[in-house]
Amino acid sequence: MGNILVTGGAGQIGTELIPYLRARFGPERVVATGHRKKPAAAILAAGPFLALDVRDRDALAGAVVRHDVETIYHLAGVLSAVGEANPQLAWDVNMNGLYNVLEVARGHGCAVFFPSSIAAFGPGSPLDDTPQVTVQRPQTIYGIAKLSGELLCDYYHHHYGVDARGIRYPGLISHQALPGGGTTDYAVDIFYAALREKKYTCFLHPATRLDMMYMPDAIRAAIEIMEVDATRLRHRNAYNVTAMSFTPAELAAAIRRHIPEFVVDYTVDPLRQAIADSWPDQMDDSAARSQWGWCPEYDLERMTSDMLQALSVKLAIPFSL
Ligand code: AKB
Repeated sequence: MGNILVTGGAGQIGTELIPYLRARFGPERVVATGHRKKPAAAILAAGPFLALDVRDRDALAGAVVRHDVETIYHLAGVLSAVGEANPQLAWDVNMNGLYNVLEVARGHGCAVFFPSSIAAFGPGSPLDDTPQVTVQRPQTIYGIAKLSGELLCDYYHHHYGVDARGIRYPGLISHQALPGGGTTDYAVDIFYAALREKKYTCFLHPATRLDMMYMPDAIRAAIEIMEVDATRLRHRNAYNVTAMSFTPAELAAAIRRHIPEFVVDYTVDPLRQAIADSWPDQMDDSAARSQWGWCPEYDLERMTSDMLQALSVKLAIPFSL
């Protein structure tokens, strides 16, 4: 049996996916990689780590051969807000990185997991119950790279037989690593502020509804789609998956049920507001549910209490549910 390589090992998803994969398949079988930032100390201590820039195809190919890799979880990428500040960098990392991963996968027979996003939709897409197959005209460089990535993964599947599978993630909420430059980051920042300062200034309008998911569900979705029998997949890149949908005002209210004195005010950032306004309120994930059994476990209430509990331990701030 071959091994697994994860790019973006220091990122929000990688920080939780790598320990999960190592617990399941054995620490030596999961190679963590990272470029600008090193992964968490626990990840470095528990199994193999390589410093790797996904734009360096030779280095990636060398790692795949040396570590006998059969599956690549390709998580490295620049998020939406940082991407708008530096579109050239976002295109280079997000597109050329994926192209290199697919080329290496083609040459060495690897399967590929590709995390697309709600950002692959845009103006013209129905934002409520966004269908699996619909108009996709994203206007951020991040969204354009995600949509192009979906198409490129399908191209490599159809033309070269690369087993590339993907999901469209909503905004992801987690307590282990910070997201680092997205439009949905407020939904993580707000928890730190609620516990530390009991107040938060949100950069999105209180009524901005967005599709969201808690990290344990996101990790499970990635593993489940990679393990399902390929004959069940009619779409491949990429499946809508969803878990909950809320506005900043609704999230603040959910936190206030545990921390009554918590207050939120709003200073809207026009760039991130425009991006959020072009993204789905909630996707229709019926294709994922019927074809490979997707089913989320965390709704707004359950996620909120779990986040507050886990973060209070991490930050050493007394809190009880
Ligand atoms: C971002 O906000 O850029 C990401 C995403 C929704 O893909 N979290």
